[in-house]
Formats: sequence, C-alpha cells, structure tokens
Amino acid sequence: MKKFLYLAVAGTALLTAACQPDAKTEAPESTPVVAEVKSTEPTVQTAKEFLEKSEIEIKELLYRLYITQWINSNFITKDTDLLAAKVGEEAGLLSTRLANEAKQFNNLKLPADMARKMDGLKRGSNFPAPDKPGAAKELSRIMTELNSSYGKGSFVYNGKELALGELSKIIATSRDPEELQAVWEGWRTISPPMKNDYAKMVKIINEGSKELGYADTGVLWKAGYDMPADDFTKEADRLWTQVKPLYDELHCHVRAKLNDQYGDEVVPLDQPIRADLLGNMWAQSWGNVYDLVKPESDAPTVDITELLAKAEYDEMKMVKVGENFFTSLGFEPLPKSFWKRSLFTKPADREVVCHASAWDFDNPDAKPDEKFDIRIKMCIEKTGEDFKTIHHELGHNFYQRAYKNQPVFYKDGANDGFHEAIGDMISLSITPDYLVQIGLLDAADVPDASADINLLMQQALDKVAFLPFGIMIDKWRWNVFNGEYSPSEYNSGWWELRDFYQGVRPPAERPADAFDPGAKFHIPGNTPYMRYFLAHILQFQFHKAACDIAGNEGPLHRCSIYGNKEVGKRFDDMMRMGSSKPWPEALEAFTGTQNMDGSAIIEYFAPLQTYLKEQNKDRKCGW
Ligand code: X8Z
Ligand code: ZN
Repeated sequence: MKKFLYLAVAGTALLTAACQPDAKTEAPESTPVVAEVKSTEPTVQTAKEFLEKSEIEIKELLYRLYITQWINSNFITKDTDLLAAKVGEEAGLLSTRLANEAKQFNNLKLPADMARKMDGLKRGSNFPAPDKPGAAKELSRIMTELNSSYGKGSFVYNGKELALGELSKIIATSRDPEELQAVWEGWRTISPPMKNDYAKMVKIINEGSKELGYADTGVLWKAGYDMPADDFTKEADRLWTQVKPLYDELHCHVRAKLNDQYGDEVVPLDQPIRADLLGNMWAQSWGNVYDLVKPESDAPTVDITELLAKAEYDEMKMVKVGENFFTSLGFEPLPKSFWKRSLFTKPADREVVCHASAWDFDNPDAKPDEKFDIRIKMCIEKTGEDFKTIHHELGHNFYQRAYKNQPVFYKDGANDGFHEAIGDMISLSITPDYLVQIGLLDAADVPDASADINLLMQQALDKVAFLPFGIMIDKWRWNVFNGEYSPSEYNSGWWELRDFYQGVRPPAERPADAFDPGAKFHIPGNTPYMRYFLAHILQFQFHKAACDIAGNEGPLHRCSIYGNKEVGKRFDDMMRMGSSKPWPEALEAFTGTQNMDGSAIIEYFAPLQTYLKEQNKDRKCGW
C-alpha cells in the first residue's frame, strides 16, 4: 500500500450508533472556528461545501506528494530528500488545518456519509504535526530522512559492502551460527544513528495527536477501526488469543528441530530461539528454514524458487503471472502505464527504497484515459517468497482500482488490514494444482495427500510464525507513544516484547546504543503495522469464504479459486466499497459475518496442529 500516506483521508463512522456507542468521548473537543465560514453558524450546507473544497485540496496535494515521494524513493539523494520533505511539510500543514477546520461542525447533526468524511478529516494523519510554526517542517524532515537512511542502509561484511537484499540471502541460506550472528548484528548497525530523530518525531506527533483530541499517537491509530480505541486493543488481543496455541506448538517444534541442527549451546531447549537462526532478518517468517524442520517423510516438496528457475521466469514474467491470477477472476488487466512506470528490479547505479510497495497516483488534471496510474516498486528476486510478495502488491493495486470511483476520503481499505489481506488471500490459492494449471509444475509431480503436512508446514512457517511479530511491532509503538518506554528503554522494551510474543532473543547481548526497531523498515518508514497482523487473520477468512463460494469441498489448504468469476465478482463488490462503510459491513459483503475471526486460520492448519501436538508430546514447550 502507499507507504507514505501522511494524510489519513479514510473515513470512519464514529457516529454510526450500532458499533460506536462511545463516539462522543472519542471525538475531539470543539475548537475555535477557522477559515472563511468563521462568522457564520455552521450548517449542513456549509459542511457540504467544506467537504467539497477539502476534497479538491487533498487531491491536488496528494498527487504532488506521491509523485515527489515516488521520485525520492526511486532515486535517493540529498536533493530528492529535500523536495520530498518540502511537500511532506505541505501535506502535514494541510492535514492539520483541515482537521481543525472540521471541528467547527462538531455540534452539527450531519447525514451519516458526511459525518464519516468529517471524522476522517478530524483524525488528521497517522503522523500529525501540531499547529505551531516549524513543527510540520521538522516532522517532515525527520520522516523523510529516516525513510531514506533505511533505504541506503548497508554493512561491510568480509570486505564487501552489502545491502539488505544480499544480507538477507545470507540469513536465509547460511547454517553457520557465527556467520548468521555477524550478518544479523551487522545490519543492525544502520539504526543507532536514527534513534535521536525518532525520539524527536515521537514528541512532535504526540503533541499533534493531543491537539486532535487523542491522548497520544497510539490512541489516534487505534481510533481508525470503527470502534473506540480501547475496544480495538481488546480486539487485537482477542484475535491473538485465538491463534496463540497454534503458534506455541509451532515454536516448540521448530526449536527442537533447530536444536537437532545446532545443539544445546546455540539452541537451548528452555529458552527463546536465537532470532538470527530463523531464516529471515527479523525472524518474522521462517519459510527459509523449512529444510531444517520439515516432516521426515518421503513426500516431495514443491519448491517454487526451483520451479521458477526451471521455467526460466524473469521478474516481469513473475508479475505477468500474478496479474493473470486477478484477470482469471474477472478483473481487467493492469493499465499500460503500470508496465511502463513500475520498478521491478534493483537499479545498479543508484540508491532506492527496495522494500516492496504499491502506489496509486490519481492525477486530477490528467486526461480521462491517463487518469488511472497504479504502480509497484520492488527489487524482485526470482524466489517463491517474492513471487508471493508480487501477488501481495498487486492485491493493493487491484483494490486501488476497484475503489477508484469513490471520493478521495474513501479511497482506502475497509480497514488497513483489508488492504494488506487482498493479495495474500490470492496467494493462498497458489496450490500445487494451480501451479500445474499455469504450467509451472508437472501434473506427475503434484504431491498426494500424504504430503499435506509438508505443504502445511511450509505455509505455517510463513503465516503462523508471522502472527506474534505482526502484533508486537505496534504494541512496541503504542508503548513508545504513551510514554511507557522512554528513549533509553526503546531497545530493552523491543526485546521484552520479542521475547513475550515471539519467544525469540538476540544472539548476544545488544550494545548500549542499539536501536533495533530502526532496522525494520516500518519503523523508520513510519508505516503502522497492526494491519499485517489483522491481514494474517483476514486472509484466511477471505480464503475460506472464497472457497465456500467456489463450492470447494476439500481441505482449505488444497483449495484454489483460480479462474472463478463468481468469487471475483463477490470480491470486487467488497473492494469497490473502499472505506465508504464501516469495515464490518465490507466484511459481511464478502464473508457473511461482521467479525474478524481466527477460526479460519485454525481450520486451515488443523491437520498440522494435530501433527505438531504429537511431535511435541514429550517435549517441554515454552520459554
Ligand atoms: O511490508 C510488507 C509488504 C508491503 S505493504 C511487502 N509486508 C510486511 C513486511 O514485510 O514486514 C508484507 C508482510 C509484512
Ligand atoms: Zn502491503
């Protein structure tokens, strides 16, 4: 999704009585009236005019913001940093101004749709600047520089300067604990210089959030889910409680298998797992250690990386095949401009932000046939992991296109978890049978039911392992924002949560100046993270609903909705809504229920959970 959406233009119906009994306590206090309507009593008509005028201003600025940020992320230099910071400042100022102006209508009874738009404006931005001279400028400078310094991050290993892509390959493939530790620690040398600016930024946005009427920035973020902020915390915890038993079994088994590989000294059986041994720079998904933990059976493994190489796929072909999944469901092909303007491979001659993202440029001045401009930006590697990430990014783009006719306030996911779940739900249909259909796998190589545990293990290492990581990142940020962690506790707080939720630990004691959160993109990239936790629940809910619509009768993990137009239509119905309605309504449109629910992911992995319980029965689990 758009990575730098400073303006939170999405609406939330705080006034929708059914799910918002506490709306009044959430809404910011009324403040002095600004703008030209100052001397007149606000009316529904002036509110309407205000929304119309705001929409024009937002559209014009968003377009300039996104093209500038696109250039900055594709060509990181001091110059482009300056330009991006400048327009970021303008965006901060506009969002604060509109939030304040919107308050003049606080005591007016508005039609639900207008109230929803107004509420979106009053929530301002996820990173609000306070209304005082210089604040928006300083905030924008910090945010731009943090993002760029992550993008430029590198570390000299064995005499060679390596960027994240190369370092990640070592973490994925090396089985030498000393090497893993060196690379893992090396990448984390990029972030101590970010810490002071990060702490300054926290102060600024907390002040901005207070001015908007929220206790701190964490409360502001939690208020974006069509329910009171406190209820959202409970909602996230409830979902985590549903899936934690499955994670605990996986953790226990993986630790035992890593112990077989590395021995008691490197992997003691009563402690959290060393974070550098799990195949991913942040231990957020563990698919790269599948070979170490796979069930001991003769069942063949489907290795998408190998299949892509065998079929001589290049990066473009990987994206084309991703697009083909969506068109098989009835979606229109991507526009020509997508292919012309996207970034698919890492340029050799300049610094770029490689972290994958999907962009939606809505040029208010373009001719009608050139208006719709969506792109991805990604340094694609020819791996199964990136093949799935391509589907993830395309999910954002197809969602953006589905809601393109909504007003700017509603050009967003039903909630941010929806946006992250669309493409992932499609990826769940990349089954062996699907791979045969697209000619990547020979029919004779489709593993039979005896290999189900292997397939599920591969999937769980990515999807189940992710869950505690997905929830802990913003638990950390919420604690930073509410002052529970002072800057001197940023790192220790981070590791407390990594231990508590994931059961992972650093390979050795961390240096006093460490700022390990800064070595994960979304912290310096300032992207809220709870969306990914929600998406890992929602994508299984969507997948189950889709498979039901498709009349699937087999197990969920063997179901592929490839080519099913009926599913495509129903999915599109939900996607076209954007954020125009409270998310439970969008969820209901596709799944028939108004609640996010972990039971679909539990059902998907049920055979694996049974297997894991059996494997773990004589082991002492926990840490
Ligand atoms: O950041 C992403 C996407 C872009 S929205 C590639 N993801 C999270 C991450 O990489 O940490 C997808 C899964 C979680
Ligand atoms: Zn995403």
